[in-house]
Amino acid sequence: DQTTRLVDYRAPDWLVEETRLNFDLQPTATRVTATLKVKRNGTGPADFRLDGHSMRLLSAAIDGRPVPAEAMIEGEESLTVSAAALPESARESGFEWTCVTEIDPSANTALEGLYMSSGMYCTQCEAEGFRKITFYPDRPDVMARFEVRIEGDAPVLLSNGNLVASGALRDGRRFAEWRDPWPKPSYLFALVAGDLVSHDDRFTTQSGREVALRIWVRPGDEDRCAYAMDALKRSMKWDEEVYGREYDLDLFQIVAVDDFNMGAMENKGLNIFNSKYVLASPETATDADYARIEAIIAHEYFHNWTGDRITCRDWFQLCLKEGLTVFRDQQFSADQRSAPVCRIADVATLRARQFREDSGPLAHPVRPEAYVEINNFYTATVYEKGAELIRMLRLLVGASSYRAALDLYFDRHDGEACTIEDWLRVFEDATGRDLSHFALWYSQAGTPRVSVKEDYDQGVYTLTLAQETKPTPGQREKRPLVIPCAYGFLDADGRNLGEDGLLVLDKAEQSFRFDLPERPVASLFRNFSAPAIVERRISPADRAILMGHDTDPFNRWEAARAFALSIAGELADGGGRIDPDWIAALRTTVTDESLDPAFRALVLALPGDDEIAGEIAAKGGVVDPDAIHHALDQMAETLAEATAPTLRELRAKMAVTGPYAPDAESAGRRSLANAALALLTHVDGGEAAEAAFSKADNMTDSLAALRALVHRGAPGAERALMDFRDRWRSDLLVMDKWLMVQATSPAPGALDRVKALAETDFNWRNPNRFRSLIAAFAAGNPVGFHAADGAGYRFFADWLIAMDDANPQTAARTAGAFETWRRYGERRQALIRTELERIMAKPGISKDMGEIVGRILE
Ligand code: DPP
Ligand code: ZN
Repeated sequence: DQTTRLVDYRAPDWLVEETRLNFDLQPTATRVTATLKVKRNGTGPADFRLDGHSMRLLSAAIDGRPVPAEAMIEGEESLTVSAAALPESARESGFEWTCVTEIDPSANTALEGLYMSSGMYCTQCEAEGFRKITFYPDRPDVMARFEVRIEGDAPVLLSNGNLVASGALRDGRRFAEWRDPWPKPSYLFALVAGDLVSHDDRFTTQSGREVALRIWVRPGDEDRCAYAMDALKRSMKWDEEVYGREYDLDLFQIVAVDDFNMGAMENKGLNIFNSKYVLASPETATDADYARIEAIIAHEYFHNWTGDRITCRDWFQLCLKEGLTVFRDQQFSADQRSAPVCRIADVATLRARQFREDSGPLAHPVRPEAYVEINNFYTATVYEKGAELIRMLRLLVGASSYRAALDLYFDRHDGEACTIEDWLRVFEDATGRDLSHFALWYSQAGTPRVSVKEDYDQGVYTLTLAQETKPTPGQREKRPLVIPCAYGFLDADGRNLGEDGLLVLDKAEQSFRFDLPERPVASLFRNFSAPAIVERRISPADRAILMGHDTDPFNRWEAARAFALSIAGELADGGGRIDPDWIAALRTTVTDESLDPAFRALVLALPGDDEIAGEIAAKGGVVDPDAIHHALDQMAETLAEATAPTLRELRAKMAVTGPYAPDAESAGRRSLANAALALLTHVDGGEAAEAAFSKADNMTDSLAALRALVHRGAPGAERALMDFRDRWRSDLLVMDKWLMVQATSPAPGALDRVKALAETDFNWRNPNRFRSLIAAFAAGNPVGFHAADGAGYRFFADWLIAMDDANPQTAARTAGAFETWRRYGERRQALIRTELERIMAKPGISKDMGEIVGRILE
């Protein structure tokens, strides 16, 4: 059994106080000498067991004396010196362990441990990559001070902490020595070596300390770092102001890397980023890219306290740092931009990714209890639902108690490796509340459904809420959760009625009574106060009141979304019609100049295919991707026909003058103009989009026009695709967008196009390329992927099999596109099952892929 379980957690037998690493860098044979000062944790004899694999052990010594080969047991992923084989003096107290290993970074296509990307060396150690560098107790509750010496040909040699020495060696080689004063787990170790240049700045902390800031990129990319640097400085200031957290080293560095499995990594003092989330210029990055860069820079920086200074005891506690840090980056973005717009976007992502996960075979609790491969648990549930739990806690205890609890958390647990129990206890101690019932959110999987019943009689409004969570894999029985519902009431004219408030549903069913002078239009779950699915029958008239007048912008958007969803669902089911009231209500909202353009753009956006599929599946229906797509097309076309002059006017009004700036206000104007453009393309044959494409002076407008043309299969699409390629062919990050537009196109022939693109000059081993073409096709092209003959499934499975050999982590993550397979009709299910079984039967399938596909099939 390869399963690791939370209940089996045991404290480490040996701790490491100091770790000295010496790297002699060579592309195919890097030598790593590790010297660890270890000490016994606990009493009595204990084997000295280290994690490690995929390297050659050259020598090992204890207190300077070679360890004889027969005293060491090499397992598949470990090295053990039995307690009996340890020298007497070492057994009780501790010793110095030294070992020399040899690794081949150039052959490391999994991008875990030490590997090479575009000629530079870099590392990714979370969660368990460090064990591919040297033998080590590679677990987050072992925290040590690191000293690192790097020798290599590269001009720039980086590691965590502060630089203590550097210089030239013989034969053109150089060395650098780094010391990180803060004890850390091995997963936060980082090394980078390459031909890099830096974009530099400084930050003065609230206590007056000077911090040098450096963003390292390849020569030529220096002029694309300014935005990331600005976001970093704003993040540092924000964390001081809002959480009282100050940076704790003299240097903070970021390196942009082309080949990276994740978005970025919070290594202490040396964050490593996927270059996609650092590099930006108006010509090459969209408004959405700028917003992502800001959020990820903030996220990784915030990890310095929530992740690095206070880390996780074990990987089951991943949400301790990720849920909290996502919540913190969401708060930051909301403060920097429009809070309601950020909230709507976050909820849309949560529903699209996490609700989907929570309703299928990969559902798991925010704190999972078992895993085969921990890399498979960097999920929407751990991250996004994890963040929602923190948001609910804050709502329940109030903002000032939340801050008091966080102060206590930092105070009490600084330097420790903690659990969710530690986290909740801090809130209990700071607020005097009992959170034992709330804690269920961490262990119970599945999205609760809350049904709403309303009654008004003789001045009394009664609201009855009932909750139910459907069974998820391994969890049949579900208990009622603590569900906060923020509410307010409107009267028939849309004015406020009575008081706003917060009620808490914590039983299967509860009724709440309010004295109100007239029947109210209730606005429930304001600002999405709980990650629940709300089932409520509401009249079109009430919906229009909420859409037009709710003081909660989230619920205004929500009313519009619910309206569109119900129409789309009925159309896809072969019935229904496009209600003119929907069009009228949309027109009113999108032309309301008192509203933020970014908000109006969100209202104007139609629901996604997958969102409708999820709704149909939840009601027990069979999902037909073609019917859904057709329904959405009909809606877009009818809406565009009815509002074309309005849409043209909006585009003219939203035009941004002057040079491009990525600020939220101008971005909002562009998003509304481009939402209108996408609709117009349904009725004008692409005329407006062609004009917009040729005059665009920034990537946001250029890409929006290209997408509108390609996705409509407009006559100008081919020409625009060629122009775009000719202009950007040497910029791979921009070409990823070009690939993605084609991969996600619902126009006929997308699969053939994707196949052709995959055959020409396509570096599929790079995760960004793979995601832009292969994963984007599977996850973002429902019509092409679900082609009735199964060609889309076959194509995708072929690629998963190929990628699994090179990079199991990225392959397994991508395979999640199959998780909704039971939503579809029998024919499609049979076709998908064939592909899933073919993947399972692949000789040498990775643990990563085996676990994901196995769970999907179960
Ligand atoms: N680098 C990933 C993140 O920041 C994992 N820690 O979420
Ligand atoms: Zn994170």
